[in-house]
Amino acid sequence: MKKFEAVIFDLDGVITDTAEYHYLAWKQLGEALGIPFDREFNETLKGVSRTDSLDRILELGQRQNDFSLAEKEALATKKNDHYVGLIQNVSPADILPGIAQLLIDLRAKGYKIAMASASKNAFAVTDSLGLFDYFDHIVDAAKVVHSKPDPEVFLKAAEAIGVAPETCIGVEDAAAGVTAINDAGMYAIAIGTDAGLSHADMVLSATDELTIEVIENI
Ligand code: B16
Ligand code: MG
Repeated sequence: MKKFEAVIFDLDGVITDTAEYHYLAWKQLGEALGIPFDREFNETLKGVSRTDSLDRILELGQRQNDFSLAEKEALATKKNDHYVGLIQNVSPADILPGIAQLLIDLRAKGYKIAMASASKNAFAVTDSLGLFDYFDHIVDAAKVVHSKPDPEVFLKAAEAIGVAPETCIGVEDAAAGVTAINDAGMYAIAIGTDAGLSHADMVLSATDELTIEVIENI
């Protein structure tokens, strides 16, 4: 009998590198607000919802009290418009190394596959990548109340595909996402070299290291 029944993937930074486009769009907004930041600070935005990301940037610049709710919504929309423009050319060529083969292998071995993304653009990006049919279910930001690091998005994905959390592997590139997987009671695989990922059960430096053999040998 298989130890795990399902693999639940994060989208940005795991399936495709839209994390870079989020960074570019937030960076431009931050600079326009007089709040420049680097890649190290950007790590704290990964996996975090749009509104929470904006709050973190405003706090960094100590401008958290300078904007009304409506103004903050306008700023978040401005960032999203820029981001949506950047992802217009996303295609199957943007699937991160090894991920397409892994999805094929997981299917062939009978694993269920789901997605747990903090992005409201998750459906559009998955469609542009040509990967829609591989997922038994996608939970995006529109369907959750509490964003990562809360486990809700991963728990909803497990529920939707009819498996117990402890039979799931979660795959993430963000510290907040690894915390969400841990608190969901799932096995956490982190992808990346950031020191903030060490609370995962397994850390791999890049997606091409995540193979069906790795999963079957846990
Ligand atoms: P949107 P994931 C997350 O997606 C990103 O990592 C995070 O940087 C972004 O702010 C968040 O989605 C919200 O995205 O603005 O498109 O709704 O990594 O959970 O797939
Ligand atoms: Mg991510």
